[in-house]
Amino acid sequence: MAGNRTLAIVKPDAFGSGKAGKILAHIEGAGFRIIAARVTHLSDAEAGEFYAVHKERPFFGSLTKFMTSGPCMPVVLEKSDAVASFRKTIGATDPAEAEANTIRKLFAESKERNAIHASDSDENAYREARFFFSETELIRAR
Ligand code: 3AN
Repeated sequence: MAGNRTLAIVKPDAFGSGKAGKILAHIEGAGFRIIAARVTHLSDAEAGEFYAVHKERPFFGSLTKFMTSGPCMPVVLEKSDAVASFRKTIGATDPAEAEANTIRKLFAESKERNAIHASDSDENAYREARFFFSETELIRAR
């Protein structure tokens, strides 16, 4: 059964250019409930750990540099079938290919500076939520 939570990050490009409020409004308008949120500034080590799955990709260095370039905003979102539903809400990785009215189409600058991260599976949603929030915070988040 599909889970009802996913982890999103308003990335440094969007947070730094004052788009966090509009993006969160869009997320709520799409029927998601924000159940945990924080503003943080990732270290090199944290960004490397978060994106460890992309370690061998040619864009890894550039991606971690971007993700550590300024504050970002991780949020845990709740809705039925949250992971798949939120992937639809954000659109394709490259905003040029994203459907109309998706977060990336509306707010992203480029394939790398693409405004928002979203978990791609229930397993990663839990792992990524625990990366930013304690087990207690996630249990109490209702
Ligand atoms: P998504 O965020 O849509 O799940 P992934 O998981 O393939 O995409 O990539 C993770 C992040 O790496 C993307 N959000 C984007 O910032 C960056 N990225 C992916 N592909 C490229 C690329 N070809 N060039 C530069 N950055 C990329």
